[in-house]
Amino acid sequence: MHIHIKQMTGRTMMAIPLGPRKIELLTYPLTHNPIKISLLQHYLNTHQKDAIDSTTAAFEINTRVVLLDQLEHHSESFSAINPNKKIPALVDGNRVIWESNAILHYLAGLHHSDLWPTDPYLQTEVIRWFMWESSRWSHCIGTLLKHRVYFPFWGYDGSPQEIEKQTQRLDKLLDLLDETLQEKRFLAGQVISLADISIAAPLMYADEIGLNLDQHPAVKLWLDELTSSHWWQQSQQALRVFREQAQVAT
Ligand SMILES: N[C@@H](CCC(=O)N[C@@H](CS)C(=O)NCC(=O)O)C(=O)O
Repeated sequence: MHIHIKQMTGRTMMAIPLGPRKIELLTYPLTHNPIKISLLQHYLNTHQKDAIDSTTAAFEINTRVVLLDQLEHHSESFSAINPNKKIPALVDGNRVIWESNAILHYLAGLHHSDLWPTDPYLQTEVIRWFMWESSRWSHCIGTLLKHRVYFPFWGYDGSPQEIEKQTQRLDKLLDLLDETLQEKRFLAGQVISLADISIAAPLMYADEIGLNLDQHPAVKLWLDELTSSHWWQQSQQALRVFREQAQVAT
């Protein structure tokens, strides 16, 4: 937030920074859990700019990249923030939040976002998908991405056995998502919620891993709707830029 001092002419002479509360996001943009947060930030920027400006201009989120490839997440300073030694993590004054779905919830709350429904039943639906995401989905698709995308990006070979195993598991999980999405447009009802952001995030790599959704048409429809949105494409572009810059730096 800035105060602009204007002369009688109306010309802005100087700006005094009042120092908004600084929130720090510790992240590494390549991987799927940070991608959730990036998607949310781009969604909020596109959909709720007015709401942010009028209600929550009192904070700003600064991003600090924690280099996973250089094991920076094992450093003493990062372990003091997240003893699990995993990214993303968020520091808001003396509040420290880790677990990407918890961060989604916190940031959506700060922005009064409609991505967190008001109906208690729909809230429960989102929580249920968060739990499914953490216990089943993320482990499977995250391991697949590790071996298909992240390791090769860092110059290591992925394990073909692991790729095969997780590809088979993924098919079963996609069956479940497809059944749900045959009944409703989004995971927690007829409007988009944090559940969609959380579960769709790793699918930013769908083309790159050659994911075939012919047997899962409802998932395909849902994903097409998400990926064709402006905020998704902006987040994807940010990922592209990060990858290009990281490659130039090596
Ligand atoms: N359940 C955690 C998982 C976090 C996680 O596994 N993050 C990965 C990047 S996507 C990580 O930090 N990996 C580093 C490691 O496991 O050494 C969350 O949702 O935040």
